[in-house]
Amino acid sequence: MSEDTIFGKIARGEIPADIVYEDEDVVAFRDLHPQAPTHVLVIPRKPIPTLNDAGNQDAELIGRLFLAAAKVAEQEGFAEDGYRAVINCNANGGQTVFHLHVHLLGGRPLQWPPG
Ligand code: DGP
Repeated sequence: MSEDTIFGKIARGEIPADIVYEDEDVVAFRDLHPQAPTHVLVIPRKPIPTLNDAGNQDAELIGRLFLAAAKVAEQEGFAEDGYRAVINCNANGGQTVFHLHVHLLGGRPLQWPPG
């Protein structure tokens, strides 16, 4: 159950996180193990384990995750320079926490493909 992940607990305010943005649908907080000068995770308050578990009813919510990522990029001052906003899915995607999240990475040039 993704309610029981660490991100579910962060979304519910049960454990602390360095929150940089929140609204009624999403919470954005700094990654504990940053892979770039700024690395923020944007999660829905609704517990959805992976992108595979999202349905048509979640289409707007997924859009909101990415719009929140763009807002944080603006807030952090690297929107114009550019950034990456990605979702990892399951084992081959490198997903380790099963509560849907967008990684927002910025603050330096990022390699592509990521490997
Ligand atoms: P992924 O591998 O896509 O599931 O990304 C999970 C990310 O979550 C990873 O970059 C490290 C981060 N992370 C794991 N546990 C915590 C935590 O307790 N707090 C925060 N802020 N980040 C965490």
